[in-house]
Amino acid sequence: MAAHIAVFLERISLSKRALQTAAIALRTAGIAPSCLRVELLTCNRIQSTLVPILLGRKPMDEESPPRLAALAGCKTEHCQGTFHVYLIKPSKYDDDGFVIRHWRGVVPSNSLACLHGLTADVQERGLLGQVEMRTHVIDESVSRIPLDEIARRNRAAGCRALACLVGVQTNQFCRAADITLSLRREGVPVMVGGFHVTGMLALFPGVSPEIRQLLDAGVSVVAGEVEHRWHELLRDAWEGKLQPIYRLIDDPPDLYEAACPCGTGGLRGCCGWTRSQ
Ligand code: B12
Repeated sequence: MAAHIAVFLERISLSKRALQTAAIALRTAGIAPSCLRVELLTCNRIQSTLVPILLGRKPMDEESPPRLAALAGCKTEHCQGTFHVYLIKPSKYDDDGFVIRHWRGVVPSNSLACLHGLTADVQERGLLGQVEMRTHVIDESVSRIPLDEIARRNRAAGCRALACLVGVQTNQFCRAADITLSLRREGVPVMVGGFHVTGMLALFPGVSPEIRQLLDAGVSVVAGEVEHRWHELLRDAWEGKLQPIYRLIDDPPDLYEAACPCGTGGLRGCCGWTRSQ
């Protein structure tokens, strides 16, 4: 049920008005706030607009403190010590400068599945200690990237967000750079990896201008494969100690030891990706 509501909400725009309409529809269908998932309840606009209507009350002022989560039976009222890891596969621009986005995915990204599996492994083995990790997997070719949500979660007390631009190829680099720079303007820690960064740092001496631009904005770039080092990079990010460049090209992992890629089937058709856990 919660997953279906999440899909439903994801498909509507999160404007206040759209949420009010959605809330009325859900209430008519007899849906209780406890059917909402935790990450929905920690979204301010859902707390202030949708939950009160489900409870038969007036929507609250948008700036109201996030206390409706508890009211709705959710124990995680504030995310204390929570590390939100966003794994984002960027799309690319078309010739007119629009982001290419499809209604349904056709081929799920290997890189995204791989980083998802590695992150789940770090989480399951508790390699970051008591930190509560939440992983959000987004393929921009079928989903919108929730930039505001990422920034908000990074600012929330006891929380930190990390945006990882995954499997970035040269044709996707411009888009990845734009996403990255807009997140950096909000102070979100960002890592970029994939073939472009790896290839440029492996083949050429020094740092090329487009990668230099990211480094100057405080982005961390990762060259090479990370199966054996992912927990260290995540720990650096959680502790606010990310290095500008991770050169792992000469230190390849033993893949026999690596966690398996992890997929869900996604929410948009059989192959699309959009997942939070
Ligand atoms: C399989 C493959 C495909 C498959 C992808 C299937 C899938 N389901 O994902 C298909 C056939 C669809 C495909 C399509 C294309 N591909 Co292709 N593809 C490959 C290939 C052979 C392997 C990629 C792969 O799956 N690797 C496995 C994953 C797990 O590894 P990875 O991405 O390197 O990620 C690891 C590290 O890089 C790192 N990492 C990656 N991202 C991040 C992010 C962070 C933050 C961190 C910390 C680490 C990290 O961690 C991962 C684990 O160690 C590579 C060549 C190669 N050997 O790399 C070409 C390659 C990536 N493809 C390439 C190209 C050009 C394309 C196309 C543009 C071709 C076209 N003209 O349509 C399209 C683009 C599709 C798209 N929208 O993404 C080029 C990219 C060149 C470039 N300069 O960027 C490559 C390098 C081939 C080449 N030598 O020309 N491709």
